[in-house]
Amino acid sequence: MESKLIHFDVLGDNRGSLIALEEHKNIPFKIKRVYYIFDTKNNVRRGFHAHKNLDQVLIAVKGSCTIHIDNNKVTKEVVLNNQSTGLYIGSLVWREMYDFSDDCVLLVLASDYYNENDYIRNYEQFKTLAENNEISRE
Ligand code: T46
Repeated sequence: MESKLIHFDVLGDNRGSLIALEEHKNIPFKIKRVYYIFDTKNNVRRGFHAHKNLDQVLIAVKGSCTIHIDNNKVTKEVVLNNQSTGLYIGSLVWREMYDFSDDCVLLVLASDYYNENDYIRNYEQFKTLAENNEISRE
């Protein structure tokens, strides 16, 4: 499971809306870290890495942005513009985030603590690791 969209039920009533995120329920892993990206400047493109061993769910809780994902076979552009949709991204998926609206708040739930050693920041190294991983799973 490298990437997929997840729908979150909106628990609304006449006071407004609420969405609950729960590990191993609508979030497919144990949540160890939460961070959010906001006040992104115009025309900024972030990311440019994959992770060796990390699951994450990205949710634009306000505004919108686009996520480019690349699993070494297929690339996709996913627009996140809805609080009730999350994008799950697993290990060995290259990601770049762009087209942030001025008001975008991108919430990210992660399966592990921050660890710079888990980042693959070189695209050629990502391709090699992803290919080796595909071969070992054949
Ligand atoms: C990812 C995408 C979606 C920390 O100290 N702790 C943290 O938990 C994070 C996420 C970052 N940082 C520091 C490391 C850098 O000095 O914050 C700075 C910005 O991080 P970075 O350049 O990695 O941010 P993005 O937007 O390129 O990537 C982030 C996540 O790092 C990454 O895991 O998948 O968002």
